[in-house]
Amino acid sequence: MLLDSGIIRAFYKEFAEKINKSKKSLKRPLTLSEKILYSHLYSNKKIDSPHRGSDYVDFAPDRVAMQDATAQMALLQFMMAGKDHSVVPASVHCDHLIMAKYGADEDMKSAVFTNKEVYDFLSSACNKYGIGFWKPGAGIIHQIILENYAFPGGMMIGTDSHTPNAGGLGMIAIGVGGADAVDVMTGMELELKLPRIIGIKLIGRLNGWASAKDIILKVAGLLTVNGGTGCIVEYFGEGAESLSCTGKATICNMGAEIGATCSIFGYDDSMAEYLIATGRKEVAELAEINREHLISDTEVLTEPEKYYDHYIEINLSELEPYINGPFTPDLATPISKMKETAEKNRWPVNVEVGLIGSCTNSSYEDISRAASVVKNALSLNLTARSEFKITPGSEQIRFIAERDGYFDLFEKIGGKIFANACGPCIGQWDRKGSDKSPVNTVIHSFNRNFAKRTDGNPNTYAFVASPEIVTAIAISGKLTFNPITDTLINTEGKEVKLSEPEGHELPPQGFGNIENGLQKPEKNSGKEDIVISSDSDRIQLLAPFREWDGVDFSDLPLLIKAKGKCTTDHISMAGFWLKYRGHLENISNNYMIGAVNYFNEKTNLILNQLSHKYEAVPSVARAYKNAGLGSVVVGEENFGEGSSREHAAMEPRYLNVRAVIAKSFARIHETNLKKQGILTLTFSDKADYDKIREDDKIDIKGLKEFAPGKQISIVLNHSNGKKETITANHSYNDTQITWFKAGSALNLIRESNKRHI
Ligand code: MIC
Ligand code: SF4
Repeated sequence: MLLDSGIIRAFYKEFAEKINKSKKSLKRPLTLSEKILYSHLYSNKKIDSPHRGSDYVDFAPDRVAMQDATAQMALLQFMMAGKDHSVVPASVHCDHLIMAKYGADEDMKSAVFTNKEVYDFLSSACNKYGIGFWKPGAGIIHQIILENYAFPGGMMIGTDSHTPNAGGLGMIAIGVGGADAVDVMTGMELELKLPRIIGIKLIGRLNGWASAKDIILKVAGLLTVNGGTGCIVEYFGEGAESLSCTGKATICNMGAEIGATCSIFGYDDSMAEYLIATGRKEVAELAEINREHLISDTEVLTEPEKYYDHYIEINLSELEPYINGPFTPDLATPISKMKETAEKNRWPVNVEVGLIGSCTNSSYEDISRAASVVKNALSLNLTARSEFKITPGSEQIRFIAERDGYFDLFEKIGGKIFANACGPCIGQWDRKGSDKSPVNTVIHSFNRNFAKRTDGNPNTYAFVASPEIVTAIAISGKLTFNPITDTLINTEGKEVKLSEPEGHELPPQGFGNIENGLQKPEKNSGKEDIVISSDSDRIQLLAPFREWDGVDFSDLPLLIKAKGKCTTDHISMAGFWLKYRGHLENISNNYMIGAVNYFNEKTNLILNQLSHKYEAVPSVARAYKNAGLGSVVVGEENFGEGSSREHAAMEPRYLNVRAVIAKSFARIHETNLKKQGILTLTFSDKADYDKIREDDKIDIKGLKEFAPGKQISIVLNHSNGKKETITANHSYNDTQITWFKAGSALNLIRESNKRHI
């Protein structure tokens, strides 16, 4: 299926010329990422001597993707922007709102009923603005993009942090907030700090139980959750070429877990084969003609240390499977060390549930390898000691996995097939007994495992591993089981050993024809009405945020000083709250309820400086707002790690939080905060975090002179009458300062579109 053939042809027509031009002006060989970035410069602007890691550059991506949980806010903002259609191809995917409970068929019926008003809103807005609408059940955004839209050398953005999945097909694909998507859909530039580039050379070849997932699990361990911040990770080498295209996508997908802007692989045969198998022969042919431009220049490949900002080598022949977790995706333990590590840390080792699938690991290769483990286990008279759940990434994958008998195998061992959707990966899992909060362990092939993410239970220890390892562990029932060395006792009391998994990169019988679930925008698009019921508690039209009044902030009470890890799941929890993603007022009731209050180590219990009582974070924020007060939020490192959800930035804005000061920010969250008009600062001396007291009132000075690179002064007014002055840094450029002054980036777009009408 070639959905964008005209656009893709036009792109390749100019690709080589654009690259040659950049090479001439930069006078040096280029990495693959640079080739793609520089061939997507906004208005074909020239760049002379770009500085990676510091210069802001404007780009023109080829397409935009949004998933239902973030598309609601993105489209509500687009409605305020004053445009009548999206100027770049865009799509919306209904995947996050489907609750996994009984199994695919029943869960789908109930999702369509419960989320009707959201789906109606999204489908009507898509029709009006000329955006493709992938109905519920069609599959998860990143899998659909890989199967249908991604193309080597292209550039896209998506309102989801795992958008980089398309890097598996050689695309620069970046996760952003909805406000960035609105910019691009209105024809404006995507402004990005030019990423630094990490080169990872893969040598050797995977074997046995090791899989592509283990590469990214290892990389996450090496680089940690913020090691990729501001960077593109470029994989190359003979090991990279030996991986399947979908394996590459798994690696790029989970690059979000190291904070990378995106990850990418150079074009090779595996990509061509995947394109052809998924009905895009024409794209494969065009890419083939451009092969030399779809990889880094030879000089880069032969002397990588010289051209990359950071260079790593991994030998796949020696790579063993990893299990990462609990509570963070970068805590990487090689499977051979799990026994001693789990014992040392007293992790609960009885695994209650093993889950495979999701946008990260749903390929035919993943499913067929996991199924081979099950087939082997059944032949050895083994049963599964843990529960086993499967969430296919798309209708396409579901169809072939069922057709080729894999679901039968999963069901024989007690597996349950959920809908083609995010489900348990994002807390949309009505898990029996999880409300009772017993300590327990689950293992899954998803990408994130922050506390409470899968089932809302803070006592669930979630671990991440490849689908084949999850399957083997679900059969054994133990986190410490190592299928490479350990044996199991079967139903006849005999000691047996699982064989190494086997699978197919691509389905031998082809992908087959399916009803894909795409609603193309109707012919009369533009005239459609957008459906929002007036009494809806799920969709609410937005009102513009107020512009800055030109006065310094003074006496802002501290709202919360968050301690330790504070991801977007802590700031704006998913699960239950997903249903309010289109209703700013209602979703603001979850603001920071997962964050730990530094002063009492409790969640959702902070001092209200007005009532002097301890109350829930959203109530205190509302109390300050109702009293006409702004407030300040303080955090530690990598604040806002994880999701692209801009609710984590819109909620504080709505609740009148004026500034967030942290030791450091995750990229997408920092931009989201800036775009919504919140002053986003970092401590110039990280130790100043310790100076913030629970009942402080905070002044932020010198905002009239707010300028790029200029520090900001903050006065902490302590309750004992003493004052301390500290300084903060910021990463605003001139344009971003105008967002702050206008009250939000959207206020500026709306004004400029009004002027053009
Ligand atoms: C996630 O994996 O955390 C999500 C849910 O897909 C988010 C998007 C969201 O919060 O809607 C993401 O990764 O950006
Ligand atoms: Fe959905 Fe999970 Fe993928 Fe996010 S990571 S898009 S929640 S499957």
